[in-house]
Amino acid sequence: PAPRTLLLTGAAGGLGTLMRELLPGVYGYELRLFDVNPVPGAPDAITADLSDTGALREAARGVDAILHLAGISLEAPFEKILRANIEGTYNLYEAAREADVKRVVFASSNHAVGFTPRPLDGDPVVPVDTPHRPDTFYGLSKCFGEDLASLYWDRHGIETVSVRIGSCFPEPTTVRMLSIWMSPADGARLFHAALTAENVGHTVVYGSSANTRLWWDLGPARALGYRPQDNAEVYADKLIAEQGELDAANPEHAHLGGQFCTNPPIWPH
Ligand code: NAI
Ligand code: 15L
Repeated sequence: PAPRTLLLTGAAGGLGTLMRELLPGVYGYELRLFDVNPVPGAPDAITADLSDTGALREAARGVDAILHLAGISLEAPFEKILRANIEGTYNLYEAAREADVKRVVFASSNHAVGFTPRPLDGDPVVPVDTPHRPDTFYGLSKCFGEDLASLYWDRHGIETVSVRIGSCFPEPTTVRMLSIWMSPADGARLFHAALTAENVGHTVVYGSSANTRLWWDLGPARALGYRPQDNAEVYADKLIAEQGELDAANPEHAHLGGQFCTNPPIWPH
């Protein structure tokens, strides 16, 4: 049966806030919320760190599936990434195993493959089985998460869809995002497909809208039943007028990971 109750980690974050609205509103999920920060307007949310294994185990008990968004979402010193993203994701999978939760959707990132050259005009799009080429410790933690998901499928029968999210924000704000933007509504469509598709084992997909300037293959996401409805191209005239076209000779524009390859934005905490 399709999952109804969902543990949403990272519920206080940007994506968590968008999904808290869309997943119950559009698809009828019942959410249990988890974040180290309080979730505004949600007194029942569990306020705990991913290092709190007791709280995580309690949070996972009785849910049908987990959407794992919690973690550091930019670059940070290795020790912080280790705790939140590497050990934190391990703790999450251990909680899933102990609570017998059989489906996880993991928020991976384009930065797991960020040093992959971005396709130029006429080049093929990047396939999902391109080798890991992390652009930061952050991206490295997403490579770890994908491999952890693979291990828990093979060893424990827990299925995961790892979604290498492009940029999921209300609107694209850079020319790079014309290629990798995922509208929040398409994000909810993709997460719903990832939660409900059958026999996914461990599947890796890219997460974006049906963008005209797409850099990667959306086929694996479509195979889950995902049908994107949005296209960042409607923002192209405005963004290109403001910022100009991408320049392949500029190292910041040369790889999927963009600025993460040259001057990564640092997690503020
Ligand atoms: P965000 O930084 O706004 O939210 C992350 C949330 O995780 C925060 O509310 C934070 O309090 C929580 N968190 C961090 N460390 C924690 C810990 N140790 N224990 C419990 N909670 C913790 O990030 P955003 O944009 O909402 O992203 C959500 C997820 O999706 C992240 O895993 C991020 O890496 C991934 N992602 C997001 C993309 C995007 O475009 N928004 C692109 C690619 C990946
Ligand atoms: C990510 O992985 C980040 O979490 C998000 O904040 C954006 O920077 C996004 O990648 C991106 O590449 O634009």
